Amino acid sequence: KPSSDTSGDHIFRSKLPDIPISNHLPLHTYCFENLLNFPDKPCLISGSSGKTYSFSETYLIAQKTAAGLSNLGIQKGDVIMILLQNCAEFVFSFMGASMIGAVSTTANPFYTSTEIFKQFKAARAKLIVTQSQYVDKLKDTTNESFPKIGEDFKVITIDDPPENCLHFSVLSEANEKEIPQVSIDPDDPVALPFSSGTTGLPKGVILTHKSLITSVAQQVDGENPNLYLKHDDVVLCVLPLFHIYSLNSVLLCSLRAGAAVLLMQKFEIGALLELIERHKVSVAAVVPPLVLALAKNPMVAQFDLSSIRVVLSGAAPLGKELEEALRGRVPQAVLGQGYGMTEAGPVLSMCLGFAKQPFPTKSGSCGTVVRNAELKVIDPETGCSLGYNQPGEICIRGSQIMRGYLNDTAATATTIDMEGWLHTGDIGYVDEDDEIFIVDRVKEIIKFKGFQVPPAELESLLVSHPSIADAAVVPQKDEVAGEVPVAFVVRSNGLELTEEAIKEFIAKQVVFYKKLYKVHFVHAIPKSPSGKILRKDLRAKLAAAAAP
Ligand code: 4UW
Repeated sequence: KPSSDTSGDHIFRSKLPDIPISNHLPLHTYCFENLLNFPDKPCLISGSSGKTYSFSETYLIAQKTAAGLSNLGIQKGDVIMILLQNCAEFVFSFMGASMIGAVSTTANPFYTSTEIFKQFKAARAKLIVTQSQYVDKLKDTTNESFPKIGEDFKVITIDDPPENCLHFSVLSEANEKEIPQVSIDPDDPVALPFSSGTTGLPKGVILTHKSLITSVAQQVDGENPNLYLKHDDVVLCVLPLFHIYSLNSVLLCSLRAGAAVLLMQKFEIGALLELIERHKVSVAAVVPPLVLALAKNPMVAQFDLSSIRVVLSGAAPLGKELEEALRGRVPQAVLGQGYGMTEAGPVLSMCLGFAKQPFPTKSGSCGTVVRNAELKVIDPETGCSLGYNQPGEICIRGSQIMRGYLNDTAATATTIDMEGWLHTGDIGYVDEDDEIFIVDRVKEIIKFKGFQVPPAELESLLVSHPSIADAAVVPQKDEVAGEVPVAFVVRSNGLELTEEAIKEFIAKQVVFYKKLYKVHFVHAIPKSPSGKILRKDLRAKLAAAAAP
């Protein structure tokens, strides 16, 4: 039986004992704490150029970057935006910012100008680190009041800087002795990823030094780490570092554990297979669409993948059939899942098959709740906690969860309750072996290949169209992407507005994975008496239409 706390709740815990966690430290100190044990070991490997940075080089350049940011006026508490594909400069910027008590907000470089500036403004960022090819998106010459590069904010590019921008060397070649002395409180923010959470528009998620250290420690620290990473491991970093999964479980965990990180700018199956073979990748962090490619693409047979000992999947549900298909390709590897949510710091559970002394696990499970944390499953109607094998909303409590949403106490209060439980909006159960299975989602979010697509964002764009009276966006199941966004639209005048016109109207305002897959015209959007869109009804309508 799950243990009960004083309130009578059923609480689920890890099978691993709690451990002491050094979450009084600043994040960079914690991540580089074991540096002296492996100063010359490779830390960052660039997949495209082969350039390798040892742990001591990585630490030194991060320190220089810290001094460089300070020279440019960035102070404790200030926010910088990292708008980069995976590269070493991403790591230097993130760790450098941490060293001066600054905060990194990470964004997808494929975002449109509007998407970037929404986040930039909400985060009050003072500086952007990016590539020259994205700088055009940081300008709006048609709008006088738009913030200006060089005047209102600084832009650093890792390649040849366009007009008014600075080259990354102003950071990476600064004098590390000039890092200002700052005192960092464990509850100070260090990362500010954006997530729409259980409802509404994207919001800044305040992750503190304490939250990220706790999360990393829950994975890789202790006598028997839940995610055992070794000094000679090469960890694949193809998932984007701007998303919390890769940032935390790939980068920060590897830094702490002394494993090398193989950085890949983008996913391309041929290049990926070639790099796995060449660098003898041993740990592959993936998402279900990547599992699909590894399991099904015929090219895989031409490469040697025998170095892979662990495949970790997460960010979206992984079907059992797919997991089995992958097993055929990497029979020597342990396959398993982690379950994360940006707001949860992010890891809630991790496969215990990855532990140093592993436990047997079942296919389809998302792992067991991490150590030093409490998990409960509640009846969404009554809020009462449930026992084994009863599906309900998953809630998590521990020092790893977010401090709250940036400037949004209302959204914070609906997500983290008075007892400190973070409500995930995911429906799942814990089986008698303490393994977690996710079966549904009660929150709005759509996940395209693991990327967040917030329906509220697309709905507000849709109703901004003069010929659209009302709209709702819901997920539709998709074999490759997992889910795709589909719109229900009420036209306001006549029938002229076509599906194609609506798709195009949205496509030019959003990043590729938020594009509408289909538009259904309806007379009214079903709503509750309080005006909430009845998303369940619309999802059911789609499911019924798809049924043979
Ligand atoms: N199965 C089913 C899963 C799963 C899942 C997530 O974009 P966010 O906010 O965050 C993430 C983070 C994923 C992650 C982080 C670190 C890590 O080690 C790991 O394990 C490999 C995964 O995705 O979206 C959060 C939402 O994504 C869904 C679920 O709905 C969750 O609330 N989700 N992992 N294994 N669904």
